[in-house]
This record gives sequence, C-alpha cells and structure tokens, in this order.
Amino acid sequence: MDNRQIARIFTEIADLLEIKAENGFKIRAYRTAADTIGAWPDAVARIEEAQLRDLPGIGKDLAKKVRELATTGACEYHAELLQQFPSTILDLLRLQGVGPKTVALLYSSLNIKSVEELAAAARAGRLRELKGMGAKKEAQILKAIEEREKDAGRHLLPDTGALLSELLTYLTERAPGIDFIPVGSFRRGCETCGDIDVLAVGGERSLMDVFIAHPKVERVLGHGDTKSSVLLSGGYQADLRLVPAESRGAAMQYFTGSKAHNIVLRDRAIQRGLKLNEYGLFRVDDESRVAGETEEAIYEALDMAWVEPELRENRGEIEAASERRLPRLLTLADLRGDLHMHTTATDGREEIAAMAAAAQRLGHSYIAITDHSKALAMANGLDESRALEHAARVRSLNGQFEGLTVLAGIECDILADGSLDLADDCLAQLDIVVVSVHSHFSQDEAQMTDRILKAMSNPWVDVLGHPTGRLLLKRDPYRLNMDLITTAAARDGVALEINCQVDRLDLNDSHARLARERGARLVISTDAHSAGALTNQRWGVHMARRAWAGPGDVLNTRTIDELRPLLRRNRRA
Ligand code: DGT
Ligand code: CA
Ligand code: CA
Ligand code: ZN
Repeated sequence: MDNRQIARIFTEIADLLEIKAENGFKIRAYRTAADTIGAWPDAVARIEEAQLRDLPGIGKDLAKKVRELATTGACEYHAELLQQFPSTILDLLRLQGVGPKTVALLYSSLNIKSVEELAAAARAGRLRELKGMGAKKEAQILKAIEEREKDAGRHLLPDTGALLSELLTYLTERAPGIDFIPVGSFRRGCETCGDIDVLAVGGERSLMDVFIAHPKVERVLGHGDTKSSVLLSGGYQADLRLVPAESRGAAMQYFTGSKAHNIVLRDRAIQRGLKLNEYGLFRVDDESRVAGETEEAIYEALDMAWVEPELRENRGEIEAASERRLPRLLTLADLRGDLHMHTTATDGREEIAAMAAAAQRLGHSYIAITDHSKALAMANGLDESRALEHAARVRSLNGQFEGLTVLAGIECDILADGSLDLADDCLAQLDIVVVSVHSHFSQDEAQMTDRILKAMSNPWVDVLGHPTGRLLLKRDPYRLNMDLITTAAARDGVALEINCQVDRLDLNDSHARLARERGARLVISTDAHSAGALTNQRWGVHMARRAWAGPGDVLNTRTIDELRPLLRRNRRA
C-alpha cells in the first residue's frame, strides 16, 4: 500500500467517526495521521512499528494500524466502521459544503444514505425543515449535487497517474519484455481523466489474464483476445489493448486522441488517398502500408510535424503542424524555482529549512516562502509584524543551502472589496507578493472582476495566485471576466499562477493560453504545504503545455538574476 492509500483509509475512519459523533480528539488524531502519512517522503508501509512511532502524530495504536494495512492490505477497525453505514454514505462527504456533521444529521433525521436520496430530498424541499438548514443551505446542496453530476466517473490527473504507475509496475513485473504505453486523456495531460487506457506492444493473449487478475480489479467488464476492460477499486475503469509492433505508432496515435484531433487527421488521410486507423496508415488503392510503426512517420506521411500529445485537441495544432510552426513547449526541466509555498508559520506542515532542503534536493535555484496573511485566521495567517519577523527568519537561511536563494514572500488575501489584507509598507519590505481570493466566492462576475483588478493594481503585487478558485471535481470557479484579468496582467506585469495543487490546476489550459496570447506572464508554483508536495510542479507543466506555453512565457524558468528585475517592485524607475 502506498502512502496515499493509507492516508485515505485514515481519513475515511475520521469521517465515519465524525458521522457517528464520536470523540473529537480521536477524530483529529486520525486526520493528523492521514496528513502526516500523505505527505511523508518515504513509503510508510516499509517502516517498522517502533520507527513509525517517531513520525509526528503517530502513536502506538496508529502505528499498529499502519502495520496492519501494510501487511494485510486492510484494517479491521475501518471495516467495522464501514459496516455500520451503507457504503454510499461517504459519497455525500465529497459534496462541497457537506461535512460529517451534516451527513450525520441527514442520516439520523431523514435516513439519507446516498447522493441520489439527498438530491430527491433537496428537490422536494425537505431539507429546509431540518435544524440549522434553511432554504439557502438546501439550494447550495442542490447546486453542489448538480455540479458533481457532470464530473461523475472522472478522476484527478495525479490520482490517475498514481494508479497507472501501480498498474504498469504490476504488468511489467509479469511481462518484462513488453512495452506498456499509457494513452488517452492521461497522455494528453488532461486535468481529469475518465478512464485509464494502456497499450501493450507485442504482448501475448495471456497478458489479458494477468491484467484481469490485478488485485484491485473489482469487476471484469470485458475479456477478449486483444482488449480487456476492468473496473478497479476507487471507481476507475482501465482498458488494456494488445498491439502488434508494426501498429505501435498507429495505435498510440489513435488511442491518444483526442477524438476531435483524430477526426481531422482521418480526413487529411482521405484527401491523400490514404486510410488511417488504429492498425496503420494504408493506401486506399492497393491497401499497402505507408506507416504505422511510429507516430512520427504517420504525421510525416500526412505532411505534418509530429504533434505533442498535450496539443492534440484540434485547437490550431493541425494548421501549425502542417506549416511547421508548432511551439517548443515548456518542460519540467525548464523550471528553476517555485514561488508559492507554506510553512509551519501558518498552515504548512514543515519548517522553512525543511522546505528549503527539499527544494535544493529537487535542483531548484530559488524558492519563495509565501505564508498566509491574517484574514485566514483558520490557517493562523500572519499580521504585518509577524510577516516581517517571518521574512527575517526566511532570509536568514540564505547562504545555508548551496545554490538556493530563499525569497521572503507572502500569500496576501484579497479582501471582499479588493483591498489587500496587509498594509503597503509591509508588502514593500518583502521580496515577492502573491495575492489570492480565499473568501466571498459567490460575488457576481462584475464584483469579483473589479475586486481582483483592484488588488492587481497595487504596485507591490507580483503574482495572482490560483486565479479562478476552482477545486476540481468539487467546486466550480468563481465568476470572473478573464478577458479583463489577462489584459490587466499583461499591462501591469502581474504574473498569473498555474497553481499545482492536485485538485486546483488553476489557471486551466484555456485560460492560461488566453493569458499567454495577451502577453501576460505565467508562473508555475506548487502552493506546497509539505516538502513532498514540491514535486507537484509536473502537473502544472501539463497545463502550461496544453496552453501552448514555452519557457519564455513562464516567469520561473528565469535565473534568480533574471527574475529579480522582472518583479514589479524592482521595475519602478
Ligand atoms: P476520457 O477517458 O474521457 O478522459 O478521454 P479519452 O480521450 O481518454 O477518451 P477515451 O478513453 O474514450 O478514448 C481514448 C481515445 O481513443 C480517444 O481520445 C480517441 C480514441 N477514440 C475512442 N473512440 C473513438 C471513436 O469513436 N472515434 C475516434 N476517431 N477515436 C476514438
Ligand atoms: Ca480515456
Ligand atoms: Ca478508454
Ligand atoms: Zn491560497
């Protein structure tokens, strides 16, 4: 079991205990343990019980449960709790604005056990009668349900990646000579994936039996000679297809998609007297093979340059590829630093030095520590004097980590009226200022746009953090006129963040592309709350690539000496 899976089980235990209205200390203990384990850099399943107890927040009982999960793959206590409720009850918790207390109330008073039952009760107006509910809360719940219906069956890109690598390890161990290639929306770097698509080049039929025997398979949906589909625990569907070596490129091309890109390619083939399918590219007249072993040869035969998977959405890449003017896309290796992260001063889990050490190990040449400002009281946000004290501590680390510059910054809240949470003379004394919205999400478009424009007009502001506030599969973006925001960003030199928290990826691809086309700079930052999360930059790189961004479009590809003069505070004459 990996850390993520163990953390998820502890979180479920905490949720179930909270639904049962059990002791608050016990609930918090499980949540803390889940946080610690989820962010731990090494696999906790491989740590002995005595050492486990040295981990923050892990006592004797929790260490035993980790060992139980590591050795048996399950936890008896978790199973007992699950038995006390219908399994669908945990789905309710994934709705925005529905916490364990609400679930407990819904279950005890109306016997609501699933999202369907909740939707029916909300539509019938039965929720507003409940204590502490009201018509407004009822409408919010209904809206959350409707938002989730459109995401049904989709999964976050990083979650898909984690499960995919588990699957690939399993397959590769059992069929060592075979090439397994992930395709579909995952290969295109889409922010969410509907299912997992894998090709096996040159594999034998027996591979299908191996595939459907994976320990996570809950149901076999199809089991054929060249294609099998399974349903994995966690609600993932995965497809495995066997492909002969001569069709490797054709299958990769076809199953990577997107459908829209493929349709145009097929038409291009027809115009040239050719036929394109998942087996290869063939001449129509004598059915002879023109290409198929590599994607490059297929695109070449269609008079195009090979197209990076992230661009295959029929958003102009076909024209650009045939005119040989595709951009050189950003890669993870182009990034030299990370400009948004938190520490124990607010809601981060690690000290400044631990974050710096981890950044140095990743090869970064600079980071900015950007803890929260005071409006985020829940996160123990900093007021002016704490912010400046913290900045002094941050700066004192310079010189201690060879090759790493540590910038003292802040993630300053944008208040409801667009003013900033900290005074200008405080912001002026920091090295970099990120501003973000963390409250009043339901303002209308004009209000929200004015609010953010006003914040961006403050001359000490360098970056707009997670610009649209969305939480993938959970909360829609707030209403915002992106046209005005990107124009202002380009004009004033405020960089727009692609936030790499796995459930944000905010800006999304099309907004990031708009920003880039307007001439606004992007910044790809992790917003890490633990050292482990600093590796999440790779997911933001996918968003940037889908936005056609190259190294020149991104602020944190610059060296520290190039970066400093680009910050607004340093640019004033
Ligand atoms: P997803 O799974 O919803 O995140 O998105 P995809 O793009 O992975 O879609 P999926 O799994 O249905 O199919 C994988 C690729 O296979 C898709 O991007 C293009 C190709 N494909 C599937 N069905 C068709 C089809 O009917 N026509 C064409 N031209 N291509 C198809
Ligand atoms: Ca797919
Ligand atoms: Ca599929
Ligand atoms: Zn934030």
